[in-house]
Amino acid sequence: MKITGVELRRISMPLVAPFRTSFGTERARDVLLVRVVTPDAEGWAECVAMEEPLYSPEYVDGAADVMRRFMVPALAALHHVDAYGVGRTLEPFKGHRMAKAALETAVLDAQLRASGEPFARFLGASRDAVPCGVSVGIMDSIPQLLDAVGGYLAEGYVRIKLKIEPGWDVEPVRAVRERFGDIPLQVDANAAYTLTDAAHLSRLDAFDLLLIEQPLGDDDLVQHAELARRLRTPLCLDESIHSAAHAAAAISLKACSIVNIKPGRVGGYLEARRIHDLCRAHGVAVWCGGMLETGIGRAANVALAALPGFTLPGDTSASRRYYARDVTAPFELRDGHLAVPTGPGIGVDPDPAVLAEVTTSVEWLPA
Ligand code: OSB
Ligand code: MG
Repeated sequence: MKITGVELRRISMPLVAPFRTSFGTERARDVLLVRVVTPDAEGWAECVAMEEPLYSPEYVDGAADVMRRFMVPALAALHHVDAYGVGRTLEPFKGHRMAKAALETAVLDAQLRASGEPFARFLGASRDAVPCGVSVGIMDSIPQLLDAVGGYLAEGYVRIKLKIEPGWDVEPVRAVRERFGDIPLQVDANAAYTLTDAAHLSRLDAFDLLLIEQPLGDDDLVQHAELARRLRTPLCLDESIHSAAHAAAAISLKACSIVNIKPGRVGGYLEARRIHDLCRAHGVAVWCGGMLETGIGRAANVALAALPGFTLPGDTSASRRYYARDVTAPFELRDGHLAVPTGPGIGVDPDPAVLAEVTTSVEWLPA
């Protein structure tokens, strides 16, 4: 495959409700969609970089800039490109894994659409539907939180994740346990604590949580290992795992016993699969995280979540949990599950009319 050109399209997607985490409140997503055009097929991908560098160092304008300035020209110069070649070609550029992931995914989608193979089959999926959890933001009050959790349980979500931060941790967890009993429940701190909070965090041990996700900083693998020794609750890493090498280091250090895999965070679905394979070989459970994706990103995540090592429900919620109108046909929860797309490539297409309405800018980068 030779690349004809790459389209960078920005869309504005209002969330159905604000989503508050320890690092900020998201009201609408400013999403960068990538469309790679080749003579054989086109491929789509969603870049998960957020508007501001608060979750990770990447941000959406920076991702568009590094693609436009360095990455797309490097790929466009190749006479032949496939998904594996994208990683090799972009390897000299340090970091920017979300940007790399989007380009690799769009090339992989084009390649699989050309050969007629679904993403899930290419990755090695073993299921045709995946159980879904939901990530519940920090709220203004406990009653508001209980209403939100009750609504999601009524919709059929099989696991609840509560966002926590200092001042919003033990009490909301206790309230949810008291109201809803023995539901599968976990928490995510997005790096809001330090090791000096270990005694406080150990109060969460009383609630039989599935896991505590990323309590400490991105760089704090050694401190996470120390914290893991002090907690009964299993420790899961998100922000700290940028690659299979980081996952290997975390496992060796016993810094976590569970990994949240987000393909954007680790540079793409090929690296995500390597992390899955590594964790599975070490008996470390993985689950598929989310970045509030539209249907474009969700389709590929659901395919990944169908791999055999994804033994915990993911943050792969239905379209309506995020958006009143998705850019693809909506993903809908059936009996707590989302169906894995079966069409070629990511198996979904953006609706041109919806896309036109939400688009804020389009840039064509010819090869
Ligand atoms: O830490 O998992 C996270 C959303 C944006 C950035 C980071 C995170 C999240 C979520 C939401 O928890 C997951 C989702 O439903 O997409
Ligand atoms: Mg997280």
